[in-house]
Amino acid sequence: VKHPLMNKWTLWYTKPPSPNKGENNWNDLLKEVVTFDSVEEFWGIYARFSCFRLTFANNIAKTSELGLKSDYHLFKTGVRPEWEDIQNKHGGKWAYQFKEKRSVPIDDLWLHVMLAAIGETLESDKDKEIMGVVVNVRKAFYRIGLWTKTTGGQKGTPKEAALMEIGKNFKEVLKLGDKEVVEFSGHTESAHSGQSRAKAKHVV
Ligand code: M7G
Repeated sequence: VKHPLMNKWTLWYTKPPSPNKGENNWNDLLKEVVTFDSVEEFWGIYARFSCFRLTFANNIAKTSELGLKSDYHLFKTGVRPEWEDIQNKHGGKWAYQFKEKRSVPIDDLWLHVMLAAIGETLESDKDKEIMGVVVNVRKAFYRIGLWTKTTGGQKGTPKEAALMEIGKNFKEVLKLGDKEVVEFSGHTESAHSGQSRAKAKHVV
């Protein structure tokens, strides 16, 4: 018996650029790994994350075992994990950078973020904001992000309230305290500034 998920999900992987190759642009590095739509398939795939060695066919390893500049992206199937995707281009992301790389339990956090995404516990049924979740492995930090379809619209609207609620739920899954700040930034700003850390539009 398979327990169906509310949505079908696709895992993507960004491999680190290779030092001696010219073909290191974003599109060459982004690889689709696997698609699933049941709880059982998810755990089957997750078991493969626990292998230290990368498997031959798919680059599946624990986040903590990935090289610098790697990413995992878990997105609703049909949405590419890119700003340019039609479902992302008017959206943005909630994100937090864990700077204590050695002490943060990044594999547990990423598992809980994936479970919250596929279990649809981060937003209410009526809101269809969440596109996917991302973990970035960088020299100075791990970043976990949650991508949304919009940037929340006008201040004081239900749309904005829904986005703030998602941010709060996300912060809870990341087990962050009151002193920590999770920031929301629009993808347009990220794309234009050429870096992902655009000025925060919202904070929780
Ligand atoms: P990042 O991985 O979001 O954060 O962006 P980082 O600055 O902490 O590493 C790194 C770089 O990857 C960007 O400057 C872009 O060159 C490229 N990149 C990242 N994303 C998410 C996209 C995207 O959605 N589309 C394109 N075209 N490039 C991207």
